[in-house]
Amino acid sequence: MVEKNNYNDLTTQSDYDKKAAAEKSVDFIKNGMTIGLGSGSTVYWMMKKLSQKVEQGLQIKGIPSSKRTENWAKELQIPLTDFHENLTLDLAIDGADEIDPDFNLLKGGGGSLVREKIVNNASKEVVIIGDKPKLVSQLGKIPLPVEIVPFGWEVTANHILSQLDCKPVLRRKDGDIFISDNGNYIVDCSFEHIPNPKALHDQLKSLVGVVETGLYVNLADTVVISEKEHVNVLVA
Ligand code: ABF
Repeated sequence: MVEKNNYNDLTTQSDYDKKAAAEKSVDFIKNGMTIGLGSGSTVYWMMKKLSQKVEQGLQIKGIPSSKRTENWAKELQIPLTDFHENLTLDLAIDGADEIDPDFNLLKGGGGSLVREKIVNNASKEVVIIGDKPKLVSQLGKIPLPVEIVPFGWEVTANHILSQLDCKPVLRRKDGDIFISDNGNYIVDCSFEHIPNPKALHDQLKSLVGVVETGLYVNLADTVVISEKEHVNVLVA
């Protein structure tokens, strides 16, 4: 996933489609709700629309799933809360890198997979937003992000290589090792095909040093997808 620098840019059809799906998802937000705010460029457009509704009087509170999302929420004047005040959220809206026909997700291209999973998992309802290319027949074309503890990361990566037959690549940003919001490293693992996301997730999680994987099984209730700005709401 190529990260955008300017999230306000609308240059490609994909940008317009992400914006259309994101704006539609705001219909799911009702007065008084606590909302999980996902991460990524599609979520940015959802937050822009949500901020207009807040300005018009909609009362909600959000829990951000990344430091970048938290900064956007502050800029857009979306009120925030935290898990200290709310153990359960009403709704989470998030993006994804890949979505399979059973609504299993591959996430974490932006590096926020742990917080996103905590936020989504704490939510009564999860809506995933994106453009049509996110819908795939099977997960795995995009390398799977796996967050690992920095201490002994070479050992953890070697276990992933020897036990799961994938060469993990340590994620870097601008030449430096990428550090997640939780202070961990991310390795991107190319599997090409992930026929059984739950089994692969369980195998990875059983390795010492693995914090979380970007595979999300049984989390999404609804997927909002746009193609040429025509929006489809798909229900599990
Ligand atoms: C996050 O945003 C990630 O899990 C996923 O990697 C990404 C999707 O990005 P975008 O909306 O920019 O396509 O939800």
